[in-house]
Amino acid sequence: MSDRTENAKQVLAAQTIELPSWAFGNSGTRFKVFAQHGVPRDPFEKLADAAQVNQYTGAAGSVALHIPWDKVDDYQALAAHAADLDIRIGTINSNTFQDDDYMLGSVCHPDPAVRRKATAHLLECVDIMDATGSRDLKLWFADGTNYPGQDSIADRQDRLAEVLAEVYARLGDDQRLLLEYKLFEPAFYTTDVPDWGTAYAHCLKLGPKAQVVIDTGHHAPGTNIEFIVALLLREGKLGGFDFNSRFYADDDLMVGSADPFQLFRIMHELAQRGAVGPDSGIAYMLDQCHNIEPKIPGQIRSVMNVQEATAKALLVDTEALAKAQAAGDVLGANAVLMDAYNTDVRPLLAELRQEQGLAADPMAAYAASGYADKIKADRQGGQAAGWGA
Ligand code: RM4
Ligand code: MN
Repeated sequence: MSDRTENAKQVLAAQTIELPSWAFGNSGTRFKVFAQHGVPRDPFEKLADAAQVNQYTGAAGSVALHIPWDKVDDYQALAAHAADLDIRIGTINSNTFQDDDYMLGSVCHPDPAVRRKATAHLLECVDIMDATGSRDLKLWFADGTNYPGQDSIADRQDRLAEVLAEVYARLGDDQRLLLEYKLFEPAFYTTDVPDWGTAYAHCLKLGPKAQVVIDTGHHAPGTNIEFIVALLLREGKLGGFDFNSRFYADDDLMVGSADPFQLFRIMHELAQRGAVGPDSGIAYMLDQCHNIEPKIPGQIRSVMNVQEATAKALLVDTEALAKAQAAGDVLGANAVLMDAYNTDVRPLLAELRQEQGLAADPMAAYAASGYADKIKADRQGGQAAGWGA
């Protein structure tokens, strides 16, 4: 086996991808939520399902929570439940987009009382991080305006900066604030954190514990996401990813399903800088909804897609690439990249899984386990977790 393949296996063995708790609940579009049988009824059951994904992939040892969707009385008990399942609680996601008070925004709202309410929620999220041992607080704001003149664009930035500073000051030494941007939706005219530049400017002002998070579905069509990755990495401001795929807008489809080549190009920028592993400080997370496909296998497939893109990126012949680039060999350099992309890495990953004591094919192993039938039979009654629940 070549050194490159051996190194790829080592990096892949250590790679971790965080799962979103909300991926296991019912979800849909604004037209319809199609309920599935056996979906979790509470955060404890969501963790049990997430643990299945980890059991078959060996690469998904943490789960992100969304507050208040995953509100419980005792977060230490939830963390202990995760530990029993051989996983842990990861990033805490705030939610300032579902209360009536937030119609005109949350942290950028013109009314200080609404801003105070939103800030209190963000501070509560840090309390939860203390209880769960979470490192990261992920902030995405639905704030913005629909019509020109509706509110002052500049004043809204001031309000945002003030709230972020208060939350930043509350963070512990080992905690971070990850600021997520999104071009549009639910606001249609201005969004208060629309792009990486806005997120970067706020994070820079806040300090080293503030980092930008890239949700791959949050850009205009055609945006070169790998460029943003390279730039933020270079500036030491890339805090993490919310991976998913999109064809049109923020579709939240399985990562690597719409554009596996884009995912490869992103992973290439990271692999080149040795930023794939858990020590990189980059939180690799999924932010997806499985509206029409079964959720646990949807997550397993997504983890495998990230692993495949990563494996290909790690197989790039970096010396040959550097040589071709230095020589101005345009076609040669491109060929080096495409050779890696066109490599079938599935046998390598199957081999790695077997070395780790896992089944070579996680999808088949999960399907054969009977877990899907078991949760359908067991989870009778109660309120299924769902979008907004
Ligand atoms: C938002 C954003 C956040 C996620 C929620 C569910 O669009 O991507 O990261 O927590 O959706
Ligand atoms: Mn996201």
